[in-house]
Amino acid sequence: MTTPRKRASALTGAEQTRYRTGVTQLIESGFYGQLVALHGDMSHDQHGGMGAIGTQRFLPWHRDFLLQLERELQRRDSAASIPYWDWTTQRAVPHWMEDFLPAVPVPGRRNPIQVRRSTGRRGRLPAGWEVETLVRNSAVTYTTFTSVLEGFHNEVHGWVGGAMGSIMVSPADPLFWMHHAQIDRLWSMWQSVAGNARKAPTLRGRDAILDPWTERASDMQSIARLDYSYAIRNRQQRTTTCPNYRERPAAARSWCLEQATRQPALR
Ligand SMILES: [Cu+2]
Repeated sequence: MTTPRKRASALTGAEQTRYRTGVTQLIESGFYGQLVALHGDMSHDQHGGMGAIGTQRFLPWHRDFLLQLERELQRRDSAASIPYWDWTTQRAVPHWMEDFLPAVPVPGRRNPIQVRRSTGRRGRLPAGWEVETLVRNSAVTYTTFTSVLEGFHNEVHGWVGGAMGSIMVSPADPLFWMHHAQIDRLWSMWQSVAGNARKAPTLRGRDAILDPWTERASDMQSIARLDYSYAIRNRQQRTTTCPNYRERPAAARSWCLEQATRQPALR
């Protein structure tokens, strides 16, 4: 099991540095810029704004996208993982990310993308109650769930502004991955609610293949099978944040509990 993805506000100084250093190294190697270019390639049909297929592909495609970055970070530092920015409780850019505004060379563009932000001028940070209402809901279909979640996601992109406000360049901002880890975590929480486990994107044939990779959308269904997890905030929340907690075998449940007790208290 790889290092759990941790809450941005709960990282130690060393963990903050680990993420920033890892990203900086991948910007320098060129790997990071390739991911930015790939996200800007609309032929991948990975956003709801592109239509019905894009709506279905949004969550699994971005789950795969995050794994591309995270596995490369882990190849260099096995303890690395992408932190998640829970903007329902942390209503500002995490302070340790404020001055992390790199210039990112991207293939096919003459100049590097200089990351900037203009927080709070557009969009909004959705409230905790709205997100909770959605994530605990077992009455909605996958299509409704993902449409609402992508809408929340768009608001946060707009709220951060700058690079994050433009689909062509948004992953240049290292905050992109932390925002998308939050979106991915909310999906995994919704999946763990009784009755939701089998709800999945409705995609057929080539639409189900998450190009430019070879995985299928169904390969992205379970984070446990993908061998990663989200650190649990506290004991009370273990049943909702440890994926499929109730359905897990006893050994896995005790692992969940162990993670829950190991997490530091949050501010
Ligand atoms: Cu996004």
